[in-house]
Amino acid sequence: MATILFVGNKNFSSWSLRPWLCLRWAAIPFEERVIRLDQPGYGERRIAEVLAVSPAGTVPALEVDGLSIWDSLAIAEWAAEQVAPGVLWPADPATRAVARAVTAEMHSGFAGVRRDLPMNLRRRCAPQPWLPETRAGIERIVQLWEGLRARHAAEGPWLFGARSIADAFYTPVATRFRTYGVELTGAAREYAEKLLADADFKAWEHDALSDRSDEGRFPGTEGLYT
Ligand SMILES: N[C@@H](CCC(=O)N[C@@H](CS)C(=O)NCC(=O)O)C(=O)O
Repeated sequence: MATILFVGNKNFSSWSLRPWLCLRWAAIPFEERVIRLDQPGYGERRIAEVLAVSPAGTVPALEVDGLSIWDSLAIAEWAAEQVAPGVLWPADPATRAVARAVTAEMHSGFAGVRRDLPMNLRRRCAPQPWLPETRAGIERIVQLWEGLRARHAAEGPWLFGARSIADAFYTPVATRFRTYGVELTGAAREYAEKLLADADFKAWEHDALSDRSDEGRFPGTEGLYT
C-alpha cells in the first residue's frame, strides 16, 4: 500500500505538522513529500502542485492507494483506524469523546491565535499586547491544558494521560507560544515543554530549521502559513 503525505513548508505549515505527528506516533509507514507553498496561487488555494493532490487546494493531503484525504483531522482519524484502540485516541469512550471535542476546538476555532501567532519555528519575538479575541483564545487554551492535565496527571504526561491526536493538534500551539513569548506557568508550561521535547516533533523541527530557502520570499509575512 502506497501511503504518501503531502505537507507544506515545515517551518510554517502547522496544519501539515498535526497529521504528520499522528502518522509517526502510530508508526504507520509513509512517504513524505513537501510541496513549497511560496508559489503563485498561495492564499487562494490555487497552487497547481497542491491542486494536483488535494481538491481543496490545501495541504496536508494523504494519498492512500489513489484515494486522497485532504484535511488534517480526517487524516488523523484515518490513522487512528489503522491502529489498535488506545494508540491515537483514548480507549475509554467518555475520555475519547472529550479528546475529540478538544481536538475539534483547535481544528475549527482559535481564529485570533491562528491569525496573530502564525506558526514560525525559526522565529522568536518579545511578548506583545494581544487583541482581546486573541488573548481570550490564549487564555482558553491555557485553561484547557491545565484542567486536562490536572484530571489525567496520574495516567501520564499528555493531555489525556497517554499520547493522543489531541496532543498532535496542540503541538503547533506550543510552538506559537514559544515563538511569540507567551509566558506559561505550572502544568501548562510543563505540558508545552513535553510537546516541544517529543522526538518526532524534534525531527520535524530539525528539517524546518535546516531549510531556510523560503526565508524572505514573503517580506514582512514571516508567519504567512498558519
Ligand atoms: N482545514 C484544513 C486547512 C489546511 C490549510 O489551510 N493548509 C494551508 C497551509 S498550512 C494551505 O494549504 N494553504 C494553501 C493556500 O492558501 O493556497 C486542514 O485541516 O487540513
